[in-house]
Amino acid sequence: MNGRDLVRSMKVVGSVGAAQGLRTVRAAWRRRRVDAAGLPPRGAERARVPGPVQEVQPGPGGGVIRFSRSELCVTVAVNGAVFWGWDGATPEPSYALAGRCPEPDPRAVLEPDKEGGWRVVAERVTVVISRHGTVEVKTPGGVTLRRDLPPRWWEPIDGGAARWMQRSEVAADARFFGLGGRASGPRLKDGTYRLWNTDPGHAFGPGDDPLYITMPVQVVVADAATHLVFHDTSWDGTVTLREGEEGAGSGHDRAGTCEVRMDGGPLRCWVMVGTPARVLRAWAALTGAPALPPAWALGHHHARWGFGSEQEVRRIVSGYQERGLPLDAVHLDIDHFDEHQVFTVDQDAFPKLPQLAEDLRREGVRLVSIVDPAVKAAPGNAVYDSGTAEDAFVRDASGRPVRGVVWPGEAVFPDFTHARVRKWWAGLYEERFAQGFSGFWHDMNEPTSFAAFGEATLPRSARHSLEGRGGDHREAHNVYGLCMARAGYEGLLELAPQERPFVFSRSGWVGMQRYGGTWSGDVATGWPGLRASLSLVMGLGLCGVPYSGPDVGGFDGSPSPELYLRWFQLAAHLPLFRTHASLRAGRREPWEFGPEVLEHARVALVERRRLLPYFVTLAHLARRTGAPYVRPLWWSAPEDRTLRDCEDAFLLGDCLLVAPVLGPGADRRAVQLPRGRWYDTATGRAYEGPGQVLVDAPLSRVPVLARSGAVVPVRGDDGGLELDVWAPAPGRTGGGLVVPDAGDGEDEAEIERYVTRWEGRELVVELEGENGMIASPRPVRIRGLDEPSAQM
Ligand code: NBV
Repeated sequence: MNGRDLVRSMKVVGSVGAAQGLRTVRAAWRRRRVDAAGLPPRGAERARVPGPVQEVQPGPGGGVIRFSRSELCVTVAVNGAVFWGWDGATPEPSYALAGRCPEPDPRAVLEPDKEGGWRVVAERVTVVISRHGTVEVKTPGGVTLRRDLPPRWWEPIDGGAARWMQRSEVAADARFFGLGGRASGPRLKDGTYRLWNTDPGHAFGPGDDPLYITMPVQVVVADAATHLVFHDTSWDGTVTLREGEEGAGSGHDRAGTCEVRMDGGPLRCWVMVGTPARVLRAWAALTGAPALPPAWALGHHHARWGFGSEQEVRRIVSGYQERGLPLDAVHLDIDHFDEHQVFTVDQDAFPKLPQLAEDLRREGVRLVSIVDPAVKAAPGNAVYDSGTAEDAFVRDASGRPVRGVVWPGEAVFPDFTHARVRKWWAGLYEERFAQGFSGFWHDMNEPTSFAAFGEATLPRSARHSLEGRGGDHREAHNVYGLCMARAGYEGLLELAPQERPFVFSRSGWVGMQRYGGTWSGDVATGWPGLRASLSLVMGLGLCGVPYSGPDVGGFDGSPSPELYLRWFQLAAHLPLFRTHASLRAGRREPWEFGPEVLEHARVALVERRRLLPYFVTLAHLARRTGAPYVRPLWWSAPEDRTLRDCEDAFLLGDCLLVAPVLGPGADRRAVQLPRGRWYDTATGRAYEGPGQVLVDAPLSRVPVLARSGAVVPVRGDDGGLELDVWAPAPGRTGGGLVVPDAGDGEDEAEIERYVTRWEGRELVVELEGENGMIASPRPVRIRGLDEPSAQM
């Protein structure tokens, strides 16, 4: 134990109490011992590069190219996605893929290229392989989007996993996004980003990295095209990014670079090229459509660690009701468990939980339960006993169950990488349903196990099933939360097939959107935390996980009324809109910050409820197209370089541009507009993009601009669906999609396609019908007419 470890262990003891603190010291030693025995230190290694090309073997969609010391399999799929794998790596098995791999494109053939290289020419992409193994991805017009230099492996001489490294170049103008949930983005600045899901152990801000969800997924936006690259390996690794530089017409551009280093696992890669929308569509086709949340999950949620009792929950709910504030869900944290044991209830504090749930449900408020993976290792604890009988818990290399320490004390961890264990776990949600819960909040599933020193997770040598293939925690760690989400989701589907499962999970990996969403985790209270919140939501959306949101007000401490309000206003425009805070933090109810904040928070809540049909539509569109609800401004204009650098505003679907206030003392803010006409939805004033404009941002609201021509489905005063139609610019047309949805169940609702156009001086709003266009059957409110003229 070094000095830093000692300080950390003292802190841990301070925050969790002496007995638990001592457990964490013991657990850290245990973890070290287990790894020393189960994971011998790396010995001598041999370095390897592919060497020169020897022969090629064409196959469907591409082929295999043999080099003297490796081989490369390249395939272009029908949807234009490119796969390549070195050393015999194939797309499967993979935790990321949604099902069957896309079919190879029969028209894409491997043919000789200049200087002894080879190429595959497909409709949307060309892949060129040099005779030493450089792989270039080009647009059909021949512009290079990405050049991956020959990889390098380091193989232990006495066997075991090979480390590898791959260096790539991208265009000088390219910008990087993604890598899962990063607090310092969404544009990823130069630096090294680790790929290892991590509970930072404290409330985090933009400087903390990595966090709970890391993904080897980069979205690279450049003049020539956008591309997504995914290194399908769940092992620990790093990605080092360096943006390029343009030589200001001198012709001496410096390319952007990216270096991926992995501790093991296959070297295989997927690349998708096109517009951002096309890329995300291909990504969702590969890794799975995002689960559709029930409509209530798109409303407002209130949570707190430490409600402490049924009375307190009722008091909070009445607080909302008495003040006429919309509320859709209340979340119960670990304090409602019996001594922190998952799937139990503290009967003293919550003696009639099913009754409480029923009462709330009658009032339109759902109950959501936290679910932690760690199971208290105590005979007599029913979950422990049934899990032991099921042989469900992770074991070490010598076959003993791995013991860690989490909230209930000494704990064991289900091996969610085993189908049988997932099934067992799935059945446990029956108890939650019996208590009246409707949704589930997975926490601590990085997985976190407290440790006074060393890493706060399971030993790297811990054994996992990995779907029967067998392996250790080095490979299973990053997919642990993903597999837990799968267990929960599949359990809910089976237990309540008529309802859409609602699961959101702190940790996860590529493909987690198939089972639900996520949230920020313990974001620090403060203006930097507010910024980090937006960064996380945007970055995750670009990695295919569209449903997320922060703890409004931050997890720890007490936000100033202004900070709380600005956070509230931001989150009212994010998919998950939830107030939440720690046991020791200050209050988070909207009425706790004075009458002015309460009134402004009310406006945000009412507006969120009015926008619910729009959120529901966005959820359906995310499911069908992979497009996140929250998109960076460059989404529909990636060629606009200024937008690539804009991190303080976002598009909410196609129609709205939200410009949150992310700093104190503002009453106006600059907004970078994409091309086209935009209306300030509060004043109706029109602005012409592209360009920067100054927009009012009084404490009462954050700027929200509507794209001219947009059709926004909203909830009318009678609860019915109405359309806000923002006038197209003269001579232009507009339109939009609406997915009317009953709110729950898996029935696929029909998409309604609206078109807006001028007919002389009259604006016509029509719906596409089977036999042509018909007048909108839904009430329409035309907006943006007779408003102050366009300004810059
Ligand atoms: O369960 C308690 C908290 C929870 O409130 C929070 O949202 C999670 O991110 N949980 C972390 C564990 C304790 C963190 C100190």
